[in-house]
Amino acid sequence: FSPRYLKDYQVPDYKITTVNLTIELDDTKTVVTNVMEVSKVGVHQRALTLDGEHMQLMSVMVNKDKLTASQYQLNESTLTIADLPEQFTLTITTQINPVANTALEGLYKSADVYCTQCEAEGFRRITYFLDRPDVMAVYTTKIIADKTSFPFLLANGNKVEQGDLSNNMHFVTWHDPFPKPCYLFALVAGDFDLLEDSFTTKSGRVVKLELFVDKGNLSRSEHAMVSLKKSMLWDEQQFNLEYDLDIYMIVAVDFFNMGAMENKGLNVFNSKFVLADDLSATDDDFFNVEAVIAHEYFHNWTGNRVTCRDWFQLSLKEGLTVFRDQQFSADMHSSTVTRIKNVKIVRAQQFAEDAGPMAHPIRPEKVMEMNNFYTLTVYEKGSEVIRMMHTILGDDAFKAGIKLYFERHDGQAVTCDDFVAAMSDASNTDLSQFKYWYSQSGTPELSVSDEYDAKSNTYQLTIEQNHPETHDKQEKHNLHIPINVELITSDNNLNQGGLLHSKQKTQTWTFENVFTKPVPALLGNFSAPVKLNYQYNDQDLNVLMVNASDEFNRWDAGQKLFAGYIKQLVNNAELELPMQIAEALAQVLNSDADNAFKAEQLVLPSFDEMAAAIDEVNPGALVRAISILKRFIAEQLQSKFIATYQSLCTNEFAKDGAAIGNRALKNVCLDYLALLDGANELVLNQFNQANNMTDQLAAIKTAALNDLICFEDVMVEFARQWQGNTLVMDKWFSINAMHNNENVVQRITGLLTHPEFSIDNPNRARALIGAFAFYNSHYFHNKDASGYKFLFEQLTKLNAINPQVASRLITPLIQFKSFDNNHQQLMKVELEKLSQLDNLSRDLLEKLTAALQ
Ligand code: B3K
Ligand code: ZN
Repeated sequence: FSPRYLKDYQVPDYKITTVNLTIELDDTKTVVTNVMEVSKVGVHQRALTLDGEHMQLMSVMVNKDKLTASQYQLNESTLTIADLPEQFTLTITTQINPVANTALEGLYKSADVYCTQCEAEGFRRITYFLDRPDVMAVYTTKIIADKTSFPFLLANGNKVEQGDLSNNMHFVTWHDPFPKPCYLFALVAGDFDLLEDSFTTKSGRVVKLELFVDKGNLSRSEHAMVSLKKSMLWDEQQFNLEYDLDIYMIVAVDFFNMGAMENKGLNVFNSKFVLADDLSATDDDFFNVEAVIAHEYFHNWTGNRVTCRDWFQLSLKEGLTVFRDQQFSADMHSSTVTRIKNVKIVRAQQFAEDAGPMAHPIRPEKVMEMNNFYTLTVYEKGSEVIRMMHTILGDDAFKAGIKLYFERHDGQAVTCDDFVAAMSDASNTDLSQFKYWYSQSGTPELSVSDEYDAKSNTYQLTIEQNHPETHDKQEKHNLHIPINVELITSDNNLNQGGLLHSKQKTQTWTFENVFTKPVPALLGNFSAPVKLNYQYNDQDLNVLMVNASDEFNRWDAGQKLFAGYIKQLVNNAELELPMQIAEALAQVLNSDADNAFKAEQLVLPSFDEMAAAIDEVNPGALVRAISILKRFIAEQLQSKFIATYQSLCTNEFAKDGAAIGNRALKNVCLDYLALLDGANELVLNQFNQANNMTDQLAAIKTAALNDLICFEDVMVEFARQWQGNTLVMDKWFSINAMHNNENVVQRITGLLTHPEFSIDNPNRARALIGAFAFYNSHYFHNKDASGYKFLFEQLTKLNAINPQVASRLITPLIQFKSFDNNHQQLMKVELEKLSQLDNLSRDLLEKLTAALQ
């Protein structure tokens, strides 16, 4: 297990131009015959070394000659063949065991479905290959399986042949004309219900759309289909990008390590991001299905048509595609609320990653296990970096850059430098300093000070960049940071501000004709992924909450006001809270903003957001601080919350933006009211009346978080109602894990043997174990270390079953540096124990090594 480095990149010695696969599916003995056209790149005598793991090699043929074992070298992870001609046909036969594949990489069985997951390096578990994204080939795939159990045999591209064979077997052959890296290969075999539709592209081509779901789930797949069509239209309208094959297929499976996968023409999805209906899905579920469908669809251009040269360039496709899906969601829904959701993730989770042992730039330089780098940094911060280019260049120049990028690189495997070059050339903008965003890890901090001169009517802003040391001890540069500034006055008649480009350690900007001292709204719309320090007083923030012209800035000012008091309450729980806080929120409730936005304005910063902003957090004190502030607000605004709550209760169920906003606001009111007398009755009543999952779930969650008397009863009733619906039962498992009660570890330990729980299924593992570790901040960090020990035990099991899932769930433990010394020591004990495991996976090893060094 040794790391690889970006600086060591070399072009491959061989290229593989066509791949002809024949796959005879069998539970334990699947046979894969792989016929490749291979040729040398340049003139050389070097051997060909192919990647391969977890398979049995049956035979190797070069042209017509079958090689004997002495003619190649085989070890755990490679097959090496020397003395090869310039160009040849290489035929390799391997045998694999899909049922034994619990890691869910390569070919595996999910319930009764065979499916594949090849990104990042899973294709090497199917056949020996140059498993790297810069080797692009045209694939033809013939699948053979039993006709009764597997009536649908799917692979990338277009169907070219099908037929029956003896013994009730049948075959289908697929051909994908677009050269692609092997990580985009996919195969699915199973029995499904099929939802069919079509989309006519703007040039008039009719594309068949097919969505495959488990039998009986057809009615839950419509939203995904509608979302797909919206995505296809949006990409044409916004970026002039049309779909290219004749068919686009999506398959939903129950066992999947992440959200979904953009395999060319054949997306494989976690069923969680396909299935949704009015009764069983929340408003957030509908939103997420649409966003993930869009994300994978957008990859067809940003990822598939133009792919990554090597895995260090992952953000080339992921940062860009996340930016595209975020823009899509912003266009489909409230753009402010969508932006707020994105920003919260960066501030809470990505900042924590930067502050932890796995800190890395959006283009990492060193990787041991590639699957460990599908991170918030590569994805979310990667998207922020693209967004900053969009902000600096403006929409038109940005789109010209995208156009140039495709003109130059369609069909190629390229680097982040290539992308930035296209952006820079198309817009005539110097992005050389900006490029440090790709190579520099960590969260920059801006210290802002200002001075107002009433005599000369000038206002000066001074901004200083700081780049705190990160775990990787990287040397830091000053960055090109776009800072959106709006100068606000209480009489609101100043229309000044704009985009400042901070490039040096310290810079000062002067504004003329400023006739009253303004309050600066800084970093509007979160124009850069940085932390900001400016001494606002409460009155300043109040001015911004009311007068900032941008809704995002108004929201952000409120968050700053809350965060300031939470920080003080951490150190002094007795602190007297001023009435202005409640008054500011009363104004919010009375305003004529839409309810979805009001709901966001009322939500306090989360534990994770606060933890990322405070040094040496005492988790108990932080949990308490947040709840003191919340109770204060609840008490002060009780009657307003009740009135608002009641005004939003309705027997009708609608799914338009207004109805979604109403539910959001209603449930925020419920969340506050849950701290006061009458909470139990209110929650029980909402649970009993609910005619949709958003309200039902909000009820049981409120009962759990506030440990209400009705908790046990509503949980029993919920489970009775939804047993057998695995996606809904995952919500139930999560709520159990979030129970704010000292017996929660006992509760979830018991649930490990619940008939609907299985640690082999990643969704289940994340729902129960993940929800506890990530969201039950109170009891995960319990002083007796019971939370840490519970996670240690589960990780020990998951390390052997599914290292990728284990590696995700270890996150809250390795980020121990955010916490006070007592907690750090307790967390480290569990990490040390894990590092002693004798079957430690590469995934966990990489993280533990970083954390414990
Ligand atoms: N590209 C995939 C993620 C693959 C993760 C491999 N461990 C999904 C996506 O980002 O669209
Ligand atoms: Zn992606």
